[in-house]
Amino acid sequence: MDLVQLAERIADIEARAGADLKAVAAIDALRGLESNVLGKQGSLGLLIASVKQFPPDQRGQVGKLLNEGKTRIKGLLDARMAELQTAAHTDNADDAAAFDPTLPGVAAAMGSVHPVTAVQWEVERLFERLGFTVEAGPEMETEYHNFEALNIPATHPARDMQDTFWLTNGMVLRTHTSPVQHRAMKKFGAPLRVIAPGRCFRYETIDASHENTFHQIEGLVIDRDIGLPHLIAMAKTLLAEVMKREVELRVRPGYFPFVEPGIEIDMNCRICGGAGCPTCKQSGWVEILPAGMVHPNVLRAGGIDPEQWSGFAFGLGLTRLAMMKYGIRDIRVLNSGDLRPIVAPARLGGPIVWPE
Ligand code: FA5
Repeated sequence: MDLVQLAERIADIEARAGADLKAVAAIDALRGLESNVLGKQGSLGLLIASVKQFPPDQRGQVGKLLNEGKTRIKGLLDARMAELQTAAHTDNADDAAAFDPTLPGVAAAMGSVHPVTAVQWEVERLFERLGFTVEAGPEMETEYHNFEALNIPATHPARDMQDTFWLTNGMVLRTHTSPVQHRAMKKFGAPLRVIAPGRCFRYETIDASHENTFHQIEGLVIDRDIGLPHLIAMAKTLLAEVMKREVELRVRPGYFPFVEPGIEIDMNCRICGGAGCPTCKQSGWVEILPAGMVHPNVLRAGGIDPEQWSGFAFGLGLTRLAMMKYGIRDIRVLNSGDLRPIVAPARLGGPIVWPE
């Protein structure tokens, strides 16, 4: 190659780079083109490396031609880079101008309150208005609190009424919230108005209305001259408030060692309207609020004189009440991790039966 041919090759590379530049629309592509031309392995880069092939007396001339070519091509590339950078900046500016801060934002995916929690809060507010204290008790209980303090000694057949999870440390997972009765009597003495919501555990066969983990709300009132009519009136008010309408109740005798007399308060099944369905075991009624007058032995164990004080207690089936309120026909869905919110449809009224 002589000097003339070299000049032609440089002009060729410059012309091709100029043509390629027109097709380049992105900064990254431009950088790629620069490397293909000016990089060590690029078309001009390789030509620069071949400078040693020329006789020493021509090398000055060769170097000059190559450097001038390189400067011109670099100039073309830089000019295009400036154009592309300006365009990118203007696009961003257009985006900023198009942004309307008054438009509603993109809604974030929100969680919702669990139906049992929602009803628990509602019941708590209701009882707080009536002057009750809200207490909590431990889920891992002593045998004494879960049974003995409630007039259920070790040999009592009533221990079999509730299938118990016994722990290796000799304690139990509480089978009901009733142990909080004893704790509250010891803590506050008489007179007393307390409710105690919480989780309970039973070694049960699970079906549409039985879970091994479910919620109750214990209620306890101790005062002078308290009787069953107070209890039944309170149950009516409570259930009507939560269901937002008059509720048909059925009261029948019930046996619990810690009350005397004991009653069972059932409510009309909202899933089937009383016609009978798997949720109410075809009876049309749901066991919701067993209760009774506190047994003298339980008052005594709590340090309260049964000659002076009387009281009633109840164990509201909170999970079942949530099912009735929201039309949930299978209890298993409540512990299933199903995240669909059901509060909104229920608020709109109408019998929703869920899950489909
Ligand atoms: C009791 O647990 C008594 N401690 C209630 C009580 C308290 C009576 C104070 C008298 C005085 P029972 O086992 O029936 O009672 O349970 C009470 C309520 O909890 C039931 O009516 C029902 O609504 C709910 N319940 C019981 N077992 C389950 C279960 N496996 N799954 C879901 N809810 C249940």
